[in-house]
Amino acid sequence: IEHAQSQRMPDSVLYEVGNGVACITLNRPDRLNAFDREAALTLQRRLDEASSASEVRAVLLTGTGKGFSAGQDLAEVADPTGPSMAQILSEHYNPIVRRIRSIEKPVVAAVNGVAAGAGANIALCCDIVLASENAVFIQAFSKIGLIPDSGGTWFLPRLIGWQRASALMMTGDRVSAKEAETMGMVYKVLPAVGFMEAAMDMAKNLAQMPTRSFAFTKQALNGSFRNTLEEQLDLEDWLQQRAASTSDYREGV
Ligand code: T3D
Repeated sequence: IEHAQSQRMPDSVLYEVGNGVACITLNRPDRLNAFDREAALTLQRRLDEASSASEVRAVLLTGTGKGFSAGQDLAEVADPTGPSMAQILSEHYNPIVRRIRSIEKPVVAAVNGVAAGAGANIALCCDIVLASENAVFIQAFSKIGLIPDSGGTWFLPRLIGWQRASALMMTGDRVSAKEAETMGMVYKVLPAVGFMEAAMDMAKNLAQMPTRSFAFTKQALNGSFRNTLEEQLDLEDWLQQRAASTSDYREGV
């Protein structure tokens, strides 16, 4: 058993719960937390755990070491025995994005360093994106002849506008944390020193707030870009009635 344990690979995704927050940490620092199949499937399982655990009221997603995530592990796609492109999207990234958008709890991305390719777009689909001043965002896909995936073509134009999104996707330019904040790609840039503590404080604070209303807010936001105004007013009406039936609302009033 001892031998087997010493041979064990380190966990590709760490999971820790405290103060109502599930902290999910991408943990392949020697590859800038790039996703291989195992890491992508583990992240899905961790998101499911956070979703179903009643003591979890907010999720914090971050990375170990100097990167947040460099997206797809390119060594894996170069390996002829590795997963196919169809599997990579339908079994790895799309289920991650769907989980983040549908989990009925706020998900905060704490982008501690470089976020490239699918790594950038997974961060950008979170409910609140905080960036360390060391963070850099790169739509790296064009450099390897791909199109942006992991919801990037949906989220990025909505976050920063069509023109900037289009240019960043085609050029693959690096966007500094400050530029990302100015463009509205991220909510706030925070100093690198104390970054994780500040991000955790925000997640803890959200965990003390009305979780049900956050779930309804997410549903409303998810609908807002496909609905007409009429449809969105109806959706708000329906969700607000549900929010008004919670004990959080009664207590708040
Ligand atoms: O088929 C498909 O690909 C489908 C999937 C698509 C989804 C995608 O995410 S496509 C985009 C994939 N990602 C990239 O193209 C980014 C590749 N990485 C980079 O361009 C650079 O590493 C960064 C700009 C992100 C960071 O540069 P830098 O100079 O800070 O770090 P580095 O020295 O390049 O990387 C550090 C190590 O991480 C290095 O390993 P080493 O030499 O120290 O042993 C490097 O090989 C490794 N690494 C970085 N990115 C990846 C990676 N290893 C595997 N996969 C990576 N994506």
